[in-house]
Amino acid sequence: MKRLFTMSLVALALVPVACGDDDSTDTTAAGGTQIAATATNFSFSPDLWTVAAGEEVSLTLTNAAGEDHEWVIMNAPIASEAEFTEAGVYWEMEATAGAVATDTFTAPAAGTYQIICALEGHFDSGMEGELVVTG
Ligand SMILES: [Cu+2]
Repeated sequence: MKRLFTMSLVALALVPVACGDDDSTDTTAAGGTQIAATATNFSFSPDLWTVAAGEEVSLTLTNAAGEDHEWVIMNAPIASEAEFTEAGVYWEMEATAGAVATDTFTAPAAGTYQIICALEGHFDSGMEGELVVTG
């Protein structure tokens, strides 16, 4: 929050320099990006999210199921659970059964990233999505 507040001050300070132009980019930077996902047995809804590279992204993960689920950004896609390693994880969060969790990550470099639930058997059962990061 402290960092976002600082950015807001910078944005305000730049307004007179920009002759009062309303720059929507500043508004986005100050407010961050919010995305949401609902996890069930065994899928994400939605299963496609788009964010901007380097943006602070707040994810609200709603677990509508009776068992725990994760939302994991993979550095490189895997074809099956057997290929999963912790080293291949860019960022991850978990929502326990029936819970709503929120956490924040910095969007990686532009590209398309595989989203999975890394709990045993879940990815192989179809818990997969796609995070598109624009440049
Ligand atoms: Cu899961």
